[in-house]
Amino acid sequence: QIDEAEVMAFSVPSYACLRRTTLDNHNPILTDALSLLAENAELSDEDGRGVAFRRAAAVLKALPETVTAVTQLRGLPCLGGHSLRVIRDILENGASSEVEFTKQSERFKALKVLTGIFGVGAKTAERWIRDGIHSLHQLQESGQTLNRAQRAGLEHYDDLKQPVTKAEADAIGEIVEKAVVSVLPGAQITLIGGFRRGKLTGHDVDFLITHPEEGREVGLMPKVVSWLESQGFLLYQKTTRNSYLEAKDGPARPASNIDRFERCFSIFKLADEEKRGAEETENPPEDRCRLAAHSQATDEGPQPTEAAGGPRRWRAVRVDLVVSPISQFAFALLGWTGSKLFERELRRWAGHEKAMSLSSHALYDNKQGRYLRATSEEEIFTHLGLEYIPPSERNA
Ligand code: 8DG
Ligand code: MN
Ligand code: MN
Repeated sequence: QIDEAEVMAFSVPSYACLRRTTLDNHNPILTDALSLLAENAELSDEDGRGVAFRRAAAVLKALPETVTAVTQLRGLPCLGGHSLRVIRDILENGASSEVEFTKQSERFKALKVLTGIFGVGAKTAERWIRDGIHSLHQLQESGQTLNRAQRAGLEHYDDLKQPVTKAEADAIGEIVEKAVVSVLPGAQITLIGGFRRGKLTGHDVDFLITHPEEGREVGLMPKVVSWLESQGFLLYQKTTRNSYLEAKDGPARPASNIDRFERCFSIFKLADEEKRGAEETENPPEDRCRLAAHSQATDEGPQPTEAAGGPRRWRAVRVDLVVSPISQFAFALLGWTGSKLFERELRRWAGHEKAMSLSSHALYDNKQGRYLRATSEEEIFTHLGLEYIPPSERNA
């Protein structure tokens, strides 16, 4: 007799924004494999294939149990022939030959290392690889001209590779809060990105800044950045101005995910915990973590130089700051909380199923020919005819 659970097929809606995806993934081996193929496709300028693999991985992330047989996947959306082949390979042979081949390939390894440098995208990495550059060492020897972001990225490579913890995110939050309130009392900051979704680590920390009085936020970013700089908190920053004008380019470029808020890409200098913890001890414990981390460092990375005074007591952390007017706050909050796939699916749902255009600034109803206002994420979900999904269940 066949165990009923074994033939039971799962049922999952095809839009990720119709599903609840927590961080409790029951199929990490399968989703890691598909995510790796997605990443390889994205790094190879094959965005269509990348999205297909991301969607397939996201469907598996939403399953309530570990998949043990391909028959359980019957009827599930977003699983194309290619993804199913990869899944079958893993379930039946313990590994996917395509994934293993990709992981080992010199090209993929080089793309990973080079795009792992802050400020380096797939295009630049591709060009360097064509010039025979596959490692950080080769890059440094090559005499390639690097822009300011890339120089900072290379200089802080080891630090930026280390995942940011929630404790570090909170410490940065306190600094940003202090900066924001010093230059504009009453301004508010909100943790966005992966940490808002409940992730315990991230590749950066993302904050959204606003002020309850419309217009008071104008010009805020340069002031915040100056404050942070004067206090020695910034190792790098690049600020871009707000260029969004509703009347002018509102519905014109509706579904664009390139938004036009005042933004700042930065690298923070964050003091080590014992230093942040301040007065509690005069003789902070030895810098074990940092020494341990360095002993594992590869020989290709630039070694952080330690001043004559001993080991350094800080690390570099990537931080993204976004300023939004209060009238757009709910859209910005929804648009910057992620995950990236969840956002993409929300916009696809809006466009294809509701004839609406969703961005991080606004929601436009194409049939009514007008913007739909919202002061909370819940209202936006309602406009879109969707059940509200809280941030912790947007981990598609
Ligand atoms: P991680 O840092 O922990 O790795 O994950 P994350 O926090 O989810 O990723 P992220 O790369 O920091 O991105 C956070 C969110 O911000 C995500 O939903 C995508 C979104 N986002 C960008 N760039 C832009 C942009 O230019 N416009 C808009 N609207 N959203 C963006 O990363
Ligand atoms: Mn992030
Ligand atoms: Mn970010």
